[in-house]
Amino acid sequence: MEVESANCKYRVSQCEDIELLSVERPLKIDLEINALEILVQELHKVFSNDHVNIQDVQKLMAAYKSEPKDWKKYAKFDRFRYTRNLVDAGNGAFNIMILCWGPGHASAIHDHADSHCFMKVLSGSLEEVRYQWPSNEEPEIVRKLKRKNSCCFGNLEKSIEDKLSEINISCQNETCPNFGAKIDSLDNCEQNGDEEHYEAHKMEEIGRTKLDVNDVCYINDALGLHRMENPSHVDGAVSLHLYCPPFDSCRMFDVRTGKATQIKVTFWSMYGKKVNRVIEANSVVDCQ
Ligand code: CSS
Ligand code: FE2
Repeated sequence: MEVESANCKYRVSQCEDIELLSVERPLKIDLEINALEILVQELHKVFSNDHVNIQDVQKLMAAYKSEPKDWKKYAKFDRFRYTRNLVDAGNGAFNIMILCWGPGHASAIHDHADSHCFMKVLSGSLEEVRYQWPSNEEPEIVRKLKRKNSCCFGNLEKSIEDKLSEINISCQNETCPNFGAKIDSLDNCEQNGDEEHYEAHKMEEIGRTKLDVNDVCYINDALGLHRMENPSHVDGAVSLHLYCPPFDSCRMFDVRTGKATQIKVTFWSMYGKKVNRVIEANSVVDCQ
């Protein structure tokens, strides 16, 4: 079987081919999906396999052409902040939800809790702003990728890498940041710096993308952090999100300091019915 991209049945940090997590290829869409219900059925089929290519999920999401009659029963807006509305719980393997963004509504900068996040705009438009991880908060997967990309060992074929590791050869390139390190110690090296002393740094923006109706995008923690915003001051926006595995808490980040706070994410409605809930502080990844 040809493996085009990383397997999103695994958490991002558990993916074996970490380099593939950030491979973005142009999508060739050769099918059309005419209803949201059919898209959900197709996703169930794909997720019943052990291996699910990131690209295959992106293709299915792109193949569906947004039709408001399909999703309007889930599209419940709030005046004050964006809402999360569960459409399908994906047999425990994934969550599909519809997010409704009033004019000017935005999320905080957040991570995706080691899950894969696929997103498609159904109505209006959204802006995605990507950020680099603050160095104090970088997850192991990001450090691993950085080492791979900066060390000459990282460019070796896996089989050669294994052999070098067996005979315990160290990196001999003096210009490489891992000069002298044994290859098998690279994955275990500790983060530099004292966790106790938090260094506040303004977060670095690394990209901005405008997403219009039917556009699809994908992010995971290895690719960075992001915030989403409905840039319109007049119109609402609706987006379809798929997370695998599902998560109910993630972290949000302070743009001025990079400081992370764990937050719970909750649903405004489930299967088209409004959820009655006690309002908790920090209950959604939200900032206005
Ligand atoms: N991750 C945010 C939306 S932007 S992808 C959320 O689920 O609330
Ligand atoms: Fe997100």
